[in-house]
Amino acid sequence: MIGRLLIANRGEIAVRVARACRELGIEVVAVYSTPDRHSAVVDLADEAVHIGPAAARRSYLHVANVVEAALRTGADAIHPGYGFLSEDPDFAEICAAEGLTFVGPPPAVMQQMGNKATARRLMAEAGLPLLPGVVEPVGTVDEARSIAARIGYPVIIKAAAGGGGRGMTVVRDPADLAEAFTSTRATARAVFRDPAVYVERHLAGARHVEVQVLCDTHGNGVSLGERDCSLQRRHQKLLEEGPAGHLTPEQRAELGRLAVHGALSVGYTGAGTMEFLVDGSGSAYFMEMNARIQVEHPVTELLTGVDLVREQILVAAGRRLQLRQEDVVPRGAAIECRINAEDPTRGFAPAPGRLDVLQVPDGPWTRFDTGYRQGDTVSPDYDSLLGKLVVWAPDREQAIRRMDRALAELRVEGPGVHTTVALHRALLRDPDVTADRHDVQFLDRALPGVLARAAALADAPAAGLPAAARGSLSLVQTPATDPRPENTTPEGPEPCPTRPSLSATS
Ligand code: MV4
Repeated sequence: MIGRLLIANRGEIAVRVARACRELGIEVVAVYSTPDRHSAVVDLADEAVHIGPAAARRSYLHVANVVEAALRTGADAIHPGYGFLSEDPDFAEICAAEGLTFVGPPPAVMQQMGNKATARRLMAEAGLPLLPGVVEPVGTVDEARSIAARIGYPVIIKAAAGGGGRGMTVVRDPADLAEAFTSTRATARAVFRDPAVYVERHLAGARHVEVQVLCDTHGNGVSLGERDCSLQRRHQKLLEEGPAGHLTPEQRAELGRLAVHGALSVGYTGAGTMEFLVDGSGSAYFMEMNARIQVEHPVTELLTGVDLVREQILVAAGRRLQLRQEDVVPRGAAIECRINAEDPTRGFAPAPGRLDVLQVPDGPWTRFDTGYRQGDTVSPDYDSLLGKLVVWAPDREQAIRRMDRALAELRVEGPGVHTTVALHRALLRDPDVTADRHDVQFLDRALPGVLARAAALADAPAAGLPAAARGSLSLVQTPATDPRPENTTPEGPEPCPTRPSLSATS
């Protein structure tokens, strides 16, 4: 068993892991960079080690400093959180060599999943559905041209070492293929130090659906249901929810089975996410696997009642999964809003600073995961995630109302500090969002209109009000600048349709 665990991360996920350790009776070692020296996880930990200055390369990404901190404090395990070293197979390998239990998959599996072309090939071999395309990197323009001609346009060229939307180019016209191939390769070489690219059919109007899996080191795995993460801006997720609408119970169950089978077939262990694109008919296509705990894991925790971080640690310690698939019954609906210290009106520019006021929401089925306390300063050196507001309710419409209520309770104030709160409140009133019609491109397209409504909403009171009395969630008149025809209906759209009920038996 693990007696002492070092958390190789910061912010809300460090706090989240520290809490799981406490509840397991595991001692906590925190690491911190200079600007994080007074952070919440440092206070929560049994021991805290300074690992370097603000720059992540010299602190949270510095393998030798992190490993040395673990060895010096007598930790027997390292939890990498997300980002930073979480998907670095060399780091996982070094941990193993130093006798430290790495909370995550085996390094070799992490390496395989880190290459998106390899992951595609392995999942194809496991029988997962893929979009038409290749399972090996494409080396020349001529090869790319003949593949594209075979699978049909539009195609997408993706960096094998990319992922999460980085390093990909959509090609609609054969005339643009050569240029796109060359430039994507150049980007891949420059950004990922690996020029390999692959080609697949581009799917438009799709939803981003990801399945949470958990596998032990004895060959057992379970699916914990899915999350819809289609509301993203330039591949930065803003709002995640579960379950995903538009999936029938049969499609949902099949997706879960495929995800677990795919993970087990490569020897995956720990918590992981299988990412799919889902088209309008509910057909799912494997995209990539994320070999870490994800930011949005609380959505799944609220739907299933499973403490994913606790389970991660227990399977890393070698314990058998106690959870059987039939015991996992996602219930109700959950939504997470990422509260970022950013200014959406200035292109989401980071807007960090001192948090003179930080009043977090509370109340029924309302959770706020944060690494900040009132008076702390959000540093410009790291990501802008201030916290994650997560709610659960019996159905999606109630979850939306609960989220709006909770967003209205959240107060964040400080010199130069801006947040995504008003944007979220506007999003939750958007007819495409309330009706669950949005796809992965929705936000990039609809942002000007959503921002205009966010401005009008900045000081709106808790959920409500005029429209709630009418039974509609669409509180805001559409400004003339919004090009979408559905938004021009003066009375607003129909009341938020509820998804097929997922409670109890389904
Ligand atoms: C795609 C796609 C359409 N067709 N692949 C982006 C994240 C990465 N994991 C996979 N991504 C996509 N892959 C095919 N074959 C659409 C996306 C995608 C996306 C594309 C453009 C703009 C926004 C997007 C948001 C999510 C996913």
